[in-house]
Amino acid sequence: MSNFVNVTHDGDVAIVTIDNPPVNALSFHVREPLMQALVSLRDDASVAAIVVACAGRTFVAGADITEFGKPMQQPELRAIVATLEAIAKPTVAAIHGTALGGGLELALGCHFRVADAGARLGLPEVKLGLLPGGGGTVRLPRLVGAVKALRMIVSGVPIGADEAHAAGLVDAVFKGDLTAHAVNFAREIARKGGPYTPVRDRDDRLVETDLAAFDAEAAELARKARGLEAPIACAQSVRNAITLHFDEALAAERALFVKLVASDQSRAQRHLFFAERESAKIPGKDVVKRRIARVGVIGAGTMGGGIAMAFANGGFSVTLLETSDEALQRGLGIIDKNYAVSVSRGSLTEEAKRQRLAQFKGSTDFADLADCDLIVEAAFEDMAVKKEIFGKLDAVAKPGAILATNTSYLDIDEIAASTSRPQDVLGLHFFSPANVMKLLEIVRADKTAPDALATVVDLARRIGKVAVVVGVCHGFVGNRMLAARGAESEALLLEGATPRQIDRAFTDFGWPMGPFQMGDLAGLDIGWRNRKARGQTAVIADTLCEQGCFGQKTGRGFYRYENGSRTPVPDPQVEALIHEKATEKGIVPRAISAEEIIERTLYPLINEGAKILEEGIAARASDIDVVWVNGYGFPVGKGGPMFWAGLHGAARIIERLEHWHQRTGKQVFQVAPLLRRMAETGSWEAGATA
Ligand code: T1G
Repeated sequence: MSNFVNVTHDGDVAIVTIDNPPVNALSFHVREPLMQALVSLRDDASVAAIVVACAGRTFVAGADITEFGKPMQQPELRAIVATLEAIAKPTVAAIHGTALGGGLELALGCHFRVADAGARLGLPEVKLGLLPGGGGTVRLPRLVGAVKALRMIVSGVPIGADEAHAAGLVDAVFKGDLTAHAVNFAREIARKGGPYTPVRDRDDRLVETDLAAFDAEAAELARKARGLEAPIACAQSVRNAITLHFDEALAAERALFVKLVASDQSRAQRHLFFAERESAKIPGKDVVKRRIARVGVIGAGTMGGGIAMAFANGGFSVTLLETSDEALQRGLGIIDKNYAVSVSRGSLTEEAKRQRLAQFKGSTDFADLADCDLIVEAAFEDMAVKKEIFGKLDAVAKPGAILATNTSYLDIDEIAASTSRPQDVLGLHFFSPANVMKLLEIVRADKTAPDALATVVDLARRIGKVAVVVGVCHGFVGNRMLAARGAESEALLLEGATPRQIDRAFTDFGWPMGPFQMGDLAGLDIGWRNRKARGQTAVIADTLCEQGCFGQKTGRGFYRYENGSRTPVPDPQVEALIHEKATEKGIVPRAISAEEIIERTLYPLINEGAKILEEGIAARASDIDVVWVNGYGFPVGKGGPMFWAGLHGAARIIERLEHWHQRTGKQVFQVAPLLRRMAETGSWEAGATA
């Protein structure tokens, strides 16, 4: 046998163990010996039953994603599953950890599946822009029913062992030695005698399907797909399982898979899968990390409360500090209410809510931060305030405590210099709501110690965040590029584009919403305060703010929100204001195309990303993609701004940037040298050659 697939025997039960660290992906070097083992055991009369198991921390996590886009080497997964399914003697999959994608499809080729109590099972291919290509869309409905299968496959969200057992996906759930349980289960099945019905022949769960109800649910899921092809294909393939014969449905699944795997959307989503893992790989990541048990959070406002929840949700004890008891109680009250909402939605039990709240300790005394291993400052966005706080922290925090600021823009080197321990200072830039948004920009200051950085990068995973390490500059990576994206927004308004037209150009591109709707949602007063602090103006937004029109929270912003509705309605008064300001500036409005809107917003965003790479503020172009997909809703089917620039064509972007630079003279259109090199080489790597 190979060292990726081992066969052992427990009496007349054979155990096939896949051993391909770290996640037992079904790489070619696994598939070949696996097929050989199954054929050999099929034909071995001394073997009464077969258990398929995995070594290491998990059952098979899927096909090997790195093999996509390359010539497929035989045997393919489909052939292995078909061979497994045709074996007359009982076959049992022993699932621990996660059985995902091709891993669950392999298990579906067995007559039976048993799972460890902590196991999770799912078909997440849709997150890679794919659909299950190893028979999952045709076999899963036969075990759990078409609607449950539709929901699992289109969402890509795995389910736990008990839910899988209740749904009919697994036949038993065990605690303890799973392989031993699986062997006993298989031996008992063999003793009772067959025949054993393969999943492909089990139609009982399918015949009960209400096709009209299925189609209604599929149509709703399609509506939410927002331009992504994979969810639509997943639903179609599950529907084929209901309406077509097994082999026809299997062939149709294959055709859909072949189309998707070659698509730009799937290439983009596979790019993001690996990019999110690369971003956590930093120089010195293997240094000894500091121990973090208790986390202090300064400020119980929107950001501070969300950050405190993020750490509590990750299992940490949290000391929440405020300036007054009244502010503290208000903050704790919001946290309690947020957990109560989760309980009402069924995503949290009352017991879990109680446990989470028990992890919080409130205080108004800095001295109570003395036992914290990490302290995150989330106070008012003002340098003087932050310097005062870090000066106090320097006096009370224990040696080796990591001192982090959640600032969105301010210079962290300057904040670090207000302490005697700059090596312990760094930025943890959370995105609001901090307990929900996955992105965490970790800002490496000039003197930040490598072990402090590695500690918080590791911590990010523990609290379910996607970490990107960035350098110090105004706005770091995300907000600096956001400023470039918004630099022309007001000019576009004054020249004739309405807020609705600009927002529509964004949503047609795939953004969840456009900049004006987003501004109304977040509150126009936030940007207004930032602009005043920096001596900047935005004539339309400033005027709206001076009129008290902050967006949804006041019922009026760039749009109207009537009767407490969150639905934006174009506001004639805003359009009159725009017209008035344009006239004052002598601007004659003209028709503006969606293409021009994209050229004057998205292209400067990409150009600024190139400048950020040139300056070393981001280590990789893929890190920038991770920031924008996880922090700002960049459409996953386009892979992030830097990946999309490659798809769209850097030369085309340069040509239009030069056009707008010539027409406006604005620095935001000044083409970055790295963007020019990318157009020549096709790579964002500084050292790439054509
Ligand atoms: N293929 C190749 N490499 C993979 C991989 C995979 N399927 N899954 C993980 N890795 C690498 C990953 O890049 C990282 O590498 C290391 O393993 C640890 O991963 C035909 C078409 C299983 C929940 O989508 O969700 O089957 O950075 O950091 O946090 O129908 O990995 O160490 O060099 O994520 O403990 C479907 C993808 C594939 C599951 C573990 N399966 N994986 O999470 O570790 S398509 C998936 C995950 C398919 C069939 C279809 C997670 C995990 P490195 P990690 P983790």
